Amino acid sequence: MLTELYSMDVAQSEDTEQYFALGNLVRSYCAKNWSSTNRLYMKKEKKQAYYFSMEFLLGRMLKSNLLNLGILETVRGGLKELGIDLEKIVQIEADPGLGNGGLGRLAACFIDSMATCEIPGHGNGIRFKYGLFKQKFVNGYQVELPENWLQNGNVWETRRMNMAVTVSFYGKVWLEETVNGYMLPHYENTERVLAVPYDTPIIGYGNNTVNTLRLWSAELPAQDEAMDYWSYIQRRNRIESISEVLYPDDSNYEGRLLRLKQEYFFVSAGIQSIIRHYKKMGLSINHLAEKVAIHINDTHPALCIPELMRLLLDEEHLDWEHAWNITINVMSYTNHTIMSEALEKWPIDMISSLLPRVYQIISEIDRRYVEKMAALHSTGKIERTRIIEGGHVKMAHLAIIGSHSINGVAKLHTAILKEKVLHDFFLIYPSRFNNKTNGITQRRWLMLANEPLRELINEKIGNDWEKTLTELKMLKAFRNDEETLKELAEIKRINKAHFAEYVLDALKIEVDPDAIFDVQIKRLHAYKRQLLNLLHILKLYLDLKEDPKTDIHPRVFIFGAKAAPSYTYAKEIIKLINSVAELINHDASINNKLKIVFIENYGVSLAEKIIPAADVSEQISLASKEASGTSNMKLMLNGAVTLATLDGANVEIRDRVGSENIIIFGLTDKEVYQYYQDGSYHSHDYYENNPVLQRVLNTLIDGTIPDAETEGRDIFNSLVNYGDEYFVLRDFDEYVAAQKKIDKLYRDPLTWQRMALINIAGAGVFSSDYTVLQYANDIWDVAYRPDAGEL
Ligand code: 26V
Repeated sequence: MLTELYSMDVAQSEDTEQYFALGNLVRSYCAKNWSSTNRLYMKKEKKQAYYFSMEFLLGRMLKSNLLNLGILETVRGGLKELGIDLEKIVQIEADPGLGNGGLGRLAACFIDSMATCEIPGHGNGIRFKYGLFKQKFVNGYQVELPENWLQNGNVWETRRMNMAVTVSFYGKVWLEETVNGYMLPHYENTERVLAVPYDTPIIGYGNNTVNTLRLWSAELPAQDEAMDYWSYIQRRNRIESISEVLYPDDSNYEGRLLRLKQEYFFVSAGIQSIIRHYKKMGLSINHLAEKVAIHINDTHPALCIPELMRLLLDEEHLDWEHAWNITINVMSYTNHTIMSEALEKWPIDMISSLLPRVYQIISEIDRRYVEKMAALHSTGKIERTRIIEGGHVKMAHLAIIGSHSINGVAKLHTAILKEKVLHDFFLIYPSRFNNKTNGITQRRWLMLANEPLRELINEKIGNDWEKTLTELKMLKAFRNDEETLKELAEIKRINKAHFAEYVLDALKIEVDPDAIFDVQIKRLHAYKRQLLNLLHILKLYLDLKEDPKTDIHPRVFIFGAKAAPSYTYAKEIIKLINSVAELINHDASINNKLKIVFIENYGVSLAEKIIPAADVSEQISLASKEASGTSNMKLMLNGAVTLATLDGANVEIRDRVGSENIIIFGLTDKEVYQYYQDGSYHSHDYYENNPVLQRVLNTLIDGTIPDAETEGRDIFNSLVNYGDEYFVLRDFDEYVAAQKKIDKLYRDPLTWQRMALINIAGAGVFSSDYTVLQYANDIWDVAYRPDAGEL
């Protein structure tokens, strides 16, 4: 392959050529299974599920593909004989950061699991030229740089020009009656965009299934090349900007036109290509819902609903009732957040000028909804739930009204949707609501990321767990086996030493692998309460300053977090953490008992390094705010002990491991809602009445922390004077007590390792294999591997 690609032999080649040669080899190795999977699906006319997601946060693919093809060890050994270190060449691959965080990574775990469980399920999204920005710290401030992940090419994708489709924007539309009596639209002055698919094989683990991730790229249609040169360049740039860059703000929705273009672009391209493929099988459009399921990952692809309606009405000439029936049966929707500021709503003007025909259809869906509900529900409820209201199109309402299934992503989250956030809808459509607790793939997050642990588990219980993760429960038999517990400790120590090397190399910070590695890795958001973590660190610092002999086990606090570029407060928190790190890491009197490591540019590849080295998993969001969380599952699977509020999937983790093996603290969701109701939370009182907390908070404004006066003052004010929206001060004491408990438990190695073991043993249910099987069964009604485990 090296000779074919680069006309050189191994001895002459460098890492980059070796990487691309191996990548090409792997791709051709799976090519046969890719086409035979497609052929099989076609021949058997199997129902297909399409997971529509704005984001797929894949991470590097080489090792994952080798593992799933069952050739990881063979290839590693073969390369070694040639004097090549596989670990070195996998680093060459760009990490495609085509997602913001949990939602995008979930989509990546799901497509891996669908292929593994032999579910005919594919991803549909956008081939962003630039992924989520690269984060750098300059003087402790976050600076964003472009992430040009395609710069050196992408071995995994295949451009399929023959499957390109056209997506139209703008223009005027009017309906005219045809001779057959159909009302069909006429368009004038539309802007046409060519959507070109790039397909990536998604390889199942230990089977012959290869599904497809189809990502669309926006290009200028060929006929437009004939115009005046400068108009051509301008138009090309305008069109190509559609698939240029992923929006990096996952917390605060802004009604940007380009974002709306992106949403319609991949939705329309995806649905057109599904229908085209469906029709190739020679089936009648009337049976579409028997052969196609479309999943809407958050509201970003909610235009799937009017777009499918448009194609069924305008192209297939179905009547409204019939088309609507099919659409509802095809569509299903997952909600990923209750944070109201992230809810998408588009101004009517924007949507009606960009997508005139789609807007007509949305209006008609809304009109019929109001009309139908008038006899059944109060006007108040109808007004609160209708799609078009207050000059906006509410995307969540569209998604709910147009889908047969609406799910939350953890039991608690689903309960809150039913009882609070979407209560009106729950009363209207009770049977549509269901829960699907998130999951993670054990292949990337254990078998690949933590090879020593994989080996130990295999030694103890065999390898059935690799296919059926709940088999990890067998590890419980070793809970009192000192030898196993010690081996577990040794593995953690090795992983920590490994990570410590990285930290020294990348950040020039020396950390002691015998310290507690305390990890909080997730997007920076006020509700996730990185600040609570920081206030506790400051408390420890003050304790040590007052009495250097304060008896605590040395700790390394590890943060990884990107802030949305426009989220000023989150950026201030980053700066503050970095300033506190400067202060503590360089204070000799602390005697290395505390270290803060804020990893730059946290993403999938860094997560793979950090997670196996974690002792403590920080899951400390304000109860009710974190829909599920998935780093909590990854950390648990790697033997970290969770320190958590009863939020999202933490509740289910607690149920699995028992209260003795997780440290829970803080307000419950019920208490939070009670506070909202009676308005009785006054953060200032906590500042006034709690001297320890007061002393800690004062460090933000008294000059203790170097070079962060503005940030310290703003953050102090937000907590003490402006209401402390996420109850940080309320939960401070309980958090400190919980951290004390961690310190004490850690110093009893056997107890600690037993907790770690029980966490690993209990993590089985959180395999995304089970999650997608439940989607397949309960929502999509698609087939799966007959022996695939059920919970
Ligand atoms: C929202 C927006 C708003 C408009 C601009 C761009 C953008 C991009 C992403 C989002 C999604 C926010 C929702 C989200 O990521 N939720 C997370 O989903 C995880 C998977 O279900 C879950 O584990 C996390 O708890 C939840 O915060």
